[in-house]
Parts: sequence; C-alpha cells; structure tokens
Amino acid sequence: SQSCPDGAKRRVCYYYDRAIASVDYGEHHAMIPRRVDMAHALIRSYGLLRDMDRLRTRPATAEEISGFHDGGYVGLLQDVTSEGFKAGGEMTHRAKGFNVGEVSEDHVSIDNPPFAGLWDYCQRYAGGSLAAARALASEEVDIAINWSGGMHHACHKTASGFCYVNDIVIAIMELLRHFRRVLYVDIDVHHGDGVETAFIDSNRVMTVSFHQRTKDFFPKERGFVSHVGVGKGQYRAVNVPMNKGMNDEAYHGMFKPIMSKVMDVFKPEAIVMQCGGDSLSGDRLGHLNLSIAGHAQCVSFMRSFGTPLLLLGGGGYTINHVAACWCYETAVAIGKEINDDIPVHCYDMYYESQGYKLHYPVDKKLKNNNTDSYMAQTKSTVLQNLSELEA
Ligand code: TV1
Ligand code: CA
Ligand code: ZN
Repeated sequence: SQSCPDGAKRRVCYYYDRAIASVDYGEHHAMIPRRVDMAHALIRSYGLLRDMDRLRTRPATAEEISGFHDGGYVGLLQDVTSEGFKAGGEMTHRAKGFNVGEVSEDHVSIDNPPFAGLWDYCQRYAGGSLAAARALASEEVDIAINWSGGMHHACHKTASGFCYVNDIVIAIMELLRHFRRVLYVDIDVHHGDGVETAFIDSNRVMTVSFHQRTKDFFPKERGFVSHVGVGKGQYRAVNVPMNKGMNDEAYHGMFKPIMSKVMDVFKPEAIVMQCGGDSLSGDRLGHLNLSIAGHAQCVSFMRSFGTPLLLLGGGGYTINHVAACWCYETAVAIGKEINDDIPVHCYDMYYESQGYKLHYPVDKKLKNNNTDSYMAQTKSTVLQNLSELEA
C-alpha cells in the first residue's frame, strides 16, 4: 500500500482472468472484452500488480448465479454453447424468450448474441465479482477490483444491453450477508436498470445512477429523477439524468454534492461502484465529455470515505480510452501517481492516436447541452428527495 491524496492507505485486491480476453460477441459488435486485457497489460507494465494482491478464484457456479437469475434462463445460458444456433431452430426460438439472439429494430445488430463460450464467460466475470465481494466481507482488503464485471442491465430472466448475468446484483447480495447497507454508484453512461430493479423496494441497498438521458438512448423510459424507488425502498433509488456534452466541471458540480448527501443520509457499510468507461469523451456510444481525470475523480471521491469499496467495469466502446481509464483508476485505488507516458508494451500501438499518453484531450467542439438551470434543478430535486431520509 501507498499513501494517497487523502493521506490514508488502502489494501487493494485485483481480479483478472485472461480467458475473458478471447471472448468475442461477433465481428461488428460494440462490446470488446479484449479491452480488459488491454487494461491489464497497462496495469502490469506500470508495475501496479506489485501493489495489489491477485484475487484467484473459480468461476461462479450455476447455483450461485441462480441466487439472482431464473433457473430456466440459467439453463438456457448453459445450453447456448453445447447446442449451437441455427436460424429458425428450436434453440433459437427458446433463446428469444430470454432476449438472447433477438434482432433489434434495425434488423441488423443483435445486442445479446449467442456465442461460443458464453456461459463460461458469464461464470468467470460473475465469479470475479463474487470473490471480490467475499474479500471485502472478510475485511482483509479495503478495495477489490474486477474490470471484467459491471454488467448492470441483465435482469432476472432476460439478457439486456450486452449483459447476460448480473454480477453486480450477485455481488451485492453476497455483501448483504455481512453488511447492513450497501450503496451502488453507477457512472456508466447508461442507466443501471438491472441493479435498480433488483433492489427497487429494498431499504438495505441504495442505487445511484448518473447517465445520459436523451430521446431513444438505451434503456428507454428509465432513469428519470422522479423514479425514486418503491415501498421500503422509497428515496433509495437515485437518478441523475444528463444531456449530451457533460464535462468534468459540470459533472462534479452534481456528483460531489449528491454523493456527499447520499453518504450522509444512507451511511452505507460497503460501496459498489460501476465504472463504465462509456461516459468518457469520444466514446463510440455515449455522448458525455468526461476526461479520464474527471472520471477517476469519481473513484477517488468515493474512495475518500474509507468505506469498503468494490470497483467494477461495465461499458466503454473506444477501447484505448477505456483501458487507459481503468489503468489510471487502478492507480487511484492503490494511491499511486503514475506517469502520463504509456510504457512500451504489447498493446502500445493502440495509443498512437492519443500520442502514447494516458490522458487524452476531451472533445473541445462538443458543447455542454446541460444548461446551468437544468443542472441546478436536477441537483436540487435529487437533494430534496434524499433529505426525506434524514432522521
Ligand atoms: C451488434 C453489432 C450489436 C453492432 C449494438 C448501441 C450492436 C449496438 C452494434 C448498440 C451498436 C445499443 C439498443 C436495440 C434498442 C436496443 C455494458 C432494440 C453501435 C454496459 C448497451 C446498449 C450498453 C444497448 C451496455 C443499445 C452498457 N446501443 N452496434 N446497442 N433496440 N441497445 O439501443 O451499459 O454499456 O451500436
Ligand atoms: Ca449510469
Ligand atoms: Zn454503458
């Protein structure tokens, strides 16, 4: 461990499974699991592996995954590899009921394709998040990292938005065995719908999602400020919708006051943070304008409370940006400054367009479409909702 800006040290453990690097969603798919391998190669070349314990674990079992998911759906995921898919075949029909292989509105792209090794992939990324949760519960580590996890859209009996098994829900359920209250923070550009729904009526889990909310942006009709949770979960779902072009300064004008208030009123005993890299400037799918430093400030801010912290990946579709970001955030978790020059390593050619620097410039031509009054209004409504939880 090293000292860090807030003066404290943290014990960090890190999960990485190289089998995930070769997972292929299909030739033109936006999701590229290899970005986790790229992040790992950077982390290793910066020497950061020496400052963390490596979390070695087995893949999650069908029983562990069935702790959240429907048995029939888990059965389908297991069968995808063995039986294969033929157009119009029995398996194809069965899978569609679970939103696997369903062709989207444009009749070309399939968000959740069936592919060889799908079940093994799910078991591995979920196994990593589960082991990370157990490491935190054992109180032997302060921060646990799984950049291959963070699949926030998967539902009880359906795949959604590139996600098949919701490792986040499974990890939170494990944390709830040891901690009274768990906070979930989601800085992926998309709304964290699967996690919000799973705990919508729980008073032991608060979910907070910051996301782009523009017409037709996925997932539609989710993530409005007015969605605050139901029953015992009322005011324990927090949504911060944003228009395109949000920059570091504007984002933190919302993130810091809202998360301070969340910590104040909810007093979590553990924090799970989904660090999707699609909220970064220049993402292929997202249209926010965060720098790596701005994205990582969210991580360092949540770290500063000293509460056990689980860091997960998620989206991120401009893969050099994502890998650089997660490497930098690994350094933030450890509490170590790292040089902006990307070391010579196996993937270094991917960083040519950013001049072989970790921190690339944001899009100066992208206008922040969030007016001051829009942001003040959103922040004020969210803070007002949170104050309902004050004793
Ligand atoms: C195959 C090939 C699939 C190219 C999907 C972008 C593709 C997208 C593809 C894509 C794409 C979406 C919808 C479709 C509404 C659906 C990991 C029914 C260039 C966490 C998931 C976004 C984000 C799903 C996941 C979205 C995460 N956008 N190219 N698909 N219709 N789906 O809009 O939050 O990052 O885009
Ligand atoms: Ca989000
Ligand atoms: Zn996303």
